[in-house]
Amino acid sequence: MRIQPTRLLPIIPLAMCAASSNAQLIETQYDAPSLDRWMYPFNGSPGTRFEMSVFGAPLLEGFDDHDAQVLLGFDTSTEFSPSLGADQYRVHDITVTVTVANDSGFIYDDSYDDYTTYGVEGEPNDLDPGHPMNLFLPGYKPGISQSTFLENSSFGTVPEVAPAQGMRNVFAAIFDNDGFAQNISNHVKEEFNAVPLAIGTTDLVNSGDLVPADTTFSFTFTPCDEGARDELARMLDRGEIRFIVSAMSPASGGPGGGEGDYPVFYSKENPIAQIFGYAATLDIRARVGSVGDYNGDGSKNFLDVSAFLADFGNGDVAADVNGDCSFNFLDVSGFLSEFSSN
Ligand SMILES: [Ca+2]
Ligand SMILES: [Ca+2]
Ligand SMILES: [Ca+2]
Ligand SMILES: [Ca+2]
Repeated sequence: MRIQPTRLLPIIPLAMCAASSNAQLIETQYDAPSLDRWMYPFNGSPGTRFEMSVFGAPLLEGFDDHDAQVLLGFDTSTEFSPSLGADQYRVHDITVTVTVANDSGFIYDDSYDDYTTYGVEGEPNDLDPGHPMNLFLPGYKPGISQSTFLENSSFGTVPEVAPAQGMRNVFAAIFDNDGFAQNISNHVKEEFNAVPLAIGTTDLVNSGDLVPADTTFSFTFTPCDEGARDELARMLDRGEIRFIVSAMSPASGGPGGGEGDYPVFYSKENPIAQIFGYAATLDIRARVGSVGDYNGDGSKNFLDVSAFLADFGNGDVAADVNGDCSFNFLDVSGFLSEFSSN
């Protein structure tokens, strides 16, 4: 049905007003997290340690396979207006970095290790040396949430299997399309592949070589997966984006002590990190508000159509309107729908 011309008059100014207050494509960097927390059951100084390690205890009863994890949080509330509703945020590109504090302490592995390589069916049969660093989104136990779990909050509750298995309040998770966070901390024991959003990579070390201190690793990804994309949007709506870093490198000295073969990262509290910029960082490009005002100048006109079509033609993920990492008519119709709506 065609809209009568007389009805257009009150609609257009409303659309322009809404666009000018909200719609924009924002690209920004955070040089340090607002929260970093070593997520290990026997961490005696939660939130304030100078170093945070990640290691695994695959198939060890009483310990999560992803035994020591790191929780990172970045306060986005200044750059990305929060509380507009999760459907008002589209995350296009993310790069998280962490910098290694230990020297020659572990071997760089730049590819995913299948869960069977950890010895589920016998001896470990990992074909490439070392284990990769993984980036996940955090999930929370019932009764715990992003707003209630802070940098110094309690690690967990009564363990499912003593001394500490299954007790963490915050865990590395994979989100399904309904927003359910599956805890992947024991994916080797439970025999499934937990593929992370990204694996940590560096150009300064060859895969298979020992990693020198002060090497920075980058986790770069576009959230093609609907579950991850939606949770990232919900986190921008909450005003803070969080991640979990893990690695399945074994703690060879046994849990809680001894020399291990695993990565250790600088925390934001570390004085060296503060001087040299070794705290974790986040680069993010995301759209807030309607994609119809594509260039974010507060009005919808032919400039938005031409800017969208240029990005669409170039395969820029900013024009991937439905966020599924492919470019087709669904993105064009999605753009036109928001362009023509108020
Ligand atoms: Ca901290
Ligand atoms: Ca490996
Ligand atoms: Ca515009
Ligand atoms: Ca698409």
